[in-house]
Amino acid sequence: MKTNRAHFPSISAITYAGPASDQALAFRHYNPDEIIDGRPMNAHLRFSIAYWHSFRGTGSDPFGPGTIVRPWEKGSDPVSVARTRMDAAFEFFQKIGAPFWCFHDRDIAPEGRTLAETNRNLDRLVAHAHDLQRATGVRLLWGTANLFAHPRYMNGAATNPDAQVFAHAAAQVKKALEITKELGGENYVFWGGREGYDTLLNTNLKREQDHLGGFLHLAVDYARSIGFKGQFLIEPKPKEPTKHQYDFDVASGIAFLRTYGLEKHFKFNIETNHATLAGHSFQHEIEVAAAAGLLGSIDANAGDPLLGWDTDQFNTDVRELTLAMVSILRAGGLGSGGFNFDAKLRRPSVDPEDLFHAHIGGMDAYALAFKIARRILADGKLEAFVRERYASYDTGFGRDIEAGRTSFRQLEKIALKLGEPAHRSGRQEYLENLIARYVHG
Ligand code: XUL
Ligand code: CO
Repeated sequence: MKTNRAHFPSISAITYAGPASDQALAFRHYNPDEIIDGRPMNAHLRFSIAYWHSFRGTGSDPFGPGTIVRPWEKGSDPVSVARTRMDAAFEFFQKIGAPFWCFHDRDIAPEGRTLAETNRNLDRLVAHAHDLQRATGVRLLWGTANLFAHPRYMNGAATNPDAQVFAHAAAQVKKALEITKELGGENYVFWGGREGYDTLLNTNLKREQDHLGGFLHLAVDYARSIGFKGQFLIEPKPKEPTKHQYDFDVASGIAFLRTYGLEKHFKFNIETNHATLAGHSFQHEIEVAAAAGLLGSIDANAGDPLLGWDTDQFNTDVRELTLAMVSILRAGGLGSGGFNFDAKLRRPSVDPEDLFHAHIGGMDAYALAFKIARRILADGKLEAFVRERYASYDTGFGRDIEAGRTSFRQLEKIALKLGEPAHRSGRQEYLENLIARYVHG
C-alpha cells in the first residue's frame, strides 16, 4: 500500500534512552519491549492516541479561533484531506510507538448533506483506516459516535425531547457500531456530552433518564445482533457542556446502569479531568469502579487545579498516577481497556513536534508510575498496613459481621461486655511519607 511517510520528516521513531538521557525526543521510562511478568511493557500499558485532539484539535477556545495549522490540512475535497490527515496520524502513531488509537465517527470523515452521504464518506475513510491498521499493526482501542457537536443535538441526543432526534442518534450509533466492529475495536464508548440538562424548568428528568436507558439497551441489542464482541464503556462526566450530565461520576453511573439493568453490559471509561470536575480524585473514581467490578479503561489526562473546566492536559504528575496505578493493578488491570490520551496541546503549542513532546511526557509519566506502583505492591508494606487495619473482621464476631451471621441483639451484648474501643491511629502521615519514599526515592 502506498503511504506517504513524510508528514513528520524531521522526527524519527521515538526510542527508549533510559532515565539518565537528556534527549528531549526519547523515552526515559517507557521501554515498550521490556518484558515484565512475561509480557512487554506496551502490552501492560496499551497506550492509545485520541484522534479528536491530536489530529482534529486546532487550539481554538471560546475566546479565539484555532492557532494550529497542520501542513497536511490542504485541499478542496474534504474526503481527500481526511485521507491525508489519516496518513499523517498513522505515521505519528507509529513514530510515537502507540499500539492503539481511538476516534469519534465525525473525527475521521466529514459530514455530508444527508445522513446517507455522511455514511458514504465514513465508509471511504474506514476502508482507508483498515488499510493503515493492517500496514502499521496499530489497532483500535475504541470507537464512539459524536452525539454532541452538531446543532441537532443541542437539546441532547438520546435524551432529546424530540423523538426524531432520538432516531437520528440511533442511526448514527448503529453505523458507529458497525465501523467499530469492522476495524476490530476492542471497546465501544458512550460519553453523553449533551445527555443532561441546562435548566430543570424545561426538563422531564425521569423521561430523559428512561430514554437514555432504553437507548443503551437498543445499542447493546444491535451490537450483539451484528456479532460485535467488544466491551461497552460509559464515560462519566459531571458537567460541561451541560450544566448537569446524568452520568455525573462513577457512583451515579453505577446507580444508572443498575436501575436500567445494564450493569452486565457496561464498564467505565474513567477520565482524570472528569473525576476532578466531579470533586473526586482520579484514584477515587478507579476505586469506586473497581469495587463494583466495573473498571474498564482510562482516558489519560489532567485538569488544572486553578481552572474549573475540562482543560484536557497531558498528565505528568507521577504521584497522582502512581496512586491510580496501585488501584488499577490491585484490581487486576484494565482487561480490554487501555490508556487513551484524551489530552490536547495548549493553544500556543503549534508545532508538529509539540505532539511528540506531549505524548512522550504522558507515556513516560505513566510508565514510571507503573514501575513505582509495582514496587509498592511487591514490597507489600502498604497492603500489609491496610490488611492489618481490618484484621478484626477476620476472626470472631468481626467475621460473623462480614458473613451476615449476627444481629443487633448479639452486637449489643458484645459492646456491653468489651466496653469502650481503643483509639487506633490511621497513620495517614506515615503512609504519605511511605508513598513519597517510593515516588521520590
Ligand atoms: C469529553 C470527552 C470525550 C470522550 C469521547 O470531555 O472526554 O472526548 O472521551 O466522546
Ligand atoms: Co474522554
